[in-house]
Amino acid sequence: MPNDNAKVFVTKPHLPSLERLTKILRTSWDASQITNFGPLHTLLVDRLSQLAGTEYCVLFNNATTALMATLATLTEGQTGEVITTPFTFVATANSVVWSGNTPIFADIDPATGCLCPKSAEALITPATRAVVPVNCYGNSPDFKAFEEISASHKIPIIYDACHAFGIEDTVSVMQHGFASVVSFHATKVFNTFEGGAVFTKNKDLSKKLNRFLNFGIDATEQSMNVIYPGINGKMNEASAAMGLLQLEDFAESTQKRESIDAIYRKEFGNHAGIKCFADITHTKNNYAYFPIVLENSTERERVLKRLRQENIFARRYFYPLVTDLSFYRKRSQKPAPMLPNSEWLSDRVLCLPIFSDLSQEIAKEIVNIVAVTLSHGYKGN
Ligand code: T4K
Repeated sequence: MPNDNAKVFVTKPHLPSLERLTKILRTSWDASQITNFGPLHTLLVDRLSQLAGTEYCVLFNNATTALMATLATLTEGQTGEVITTPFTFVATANSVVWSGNTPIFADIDPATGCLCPKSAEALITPATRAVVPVNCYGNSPDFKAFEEISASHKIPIIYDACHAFGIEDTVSVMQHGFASVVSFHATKVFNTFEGGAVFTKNKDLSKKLNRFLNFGIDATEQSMNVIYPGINGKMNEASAAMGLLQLEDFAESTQKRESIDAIYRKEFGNHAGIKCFADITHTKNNYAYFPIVLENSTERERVLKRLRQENIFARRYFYPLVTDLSFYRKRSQKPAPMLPNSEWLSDRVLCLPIFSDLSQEIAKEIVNIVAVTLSHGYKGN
């Protein structure tokens, strides 16, 4: 069991050695260019767009800015409503608000934690400007159903794919929708300290985003102009350097997380009182999260508390629902949306620690603590 100095958190960033980081940064140092589209930034854009097969990859300083910029760019001059999920990190809804649009919350599919297409489609009105499903825990939203909704209602689908870096369903999942936005935050399986990216096949969107993240500046050798107020959303060279190293290590770190996933799945896959998610549509997974769904919130709190007593910090991603946070509760659509599946999952889900440095021994210990806590014999508090 971990001692006091060895707290086990839900995640831990994969960190390449400082020597490797300094070595790769030499390129930017030699060019005296540390931000504003330097040499490592250019290299990372090329590598990532190739990997995703999307043609365009626009790097940002974080995914919240990237989502906001994508929605602001799409709805510029005609803002309205954006349909999304309440079962997500608050950044999804915040980015809708900052883009000048109003979030409208639809329910989820409890089998994946992702936005339910039928629930979303029922909320489409003439004011709807976009739909933003989240690839929750890396699980896939029903891509086909959302594609059909997009075609029949002429509404773009922007995936908040913040959890989905590296996932493939024969091809990269970044290829779905009008755009997919990924987070490269320290807590993600691929990190650039802070960072994010928009993947798209749409040339016009990528052009507008590149302008938007650079204050809206449209410059040539001869002239400089700004036609809308952009933001500073640029990724710097240190972050790009980190990204290039993470790419080198990604296969190995994914393999390590896969072995932790296997330990959890072996025990919990057939455990009465626990449900695991399994995305059968994936041909390649990233093993970023290991959520378990317990029978009710009392059981979830009992497990959470018991793990904490052992210095293990599982997390209730995502509780509370976004619609239960003060800002959104006050502004939620009227009449209040019925979100039974979101409420059900939010009350029961618990994400267990999973990261490349997590030892198999600690993973087995976690399995043991959860199993004993849930067993009738355990009466601890
Ligand atoms: N959309 C979705 C669906 C998202 O999940 C997120 C972010 C976004 C959009 C926005 O993406 P970004 O704008 O962030 O690129 C964390 C992250 O801060 C957040 O990025 C992430 N989702 C969310 C799911 O998780 P917290 O409040 O749980 O972070 P924190 O600081 O408690 O970190 C969790 C654990 O990770 C800590 O207990 C310890 C460990 N940790 C964390 C950091 C930062 C480390 O070991 N080292 C570190 O440097 O939100």
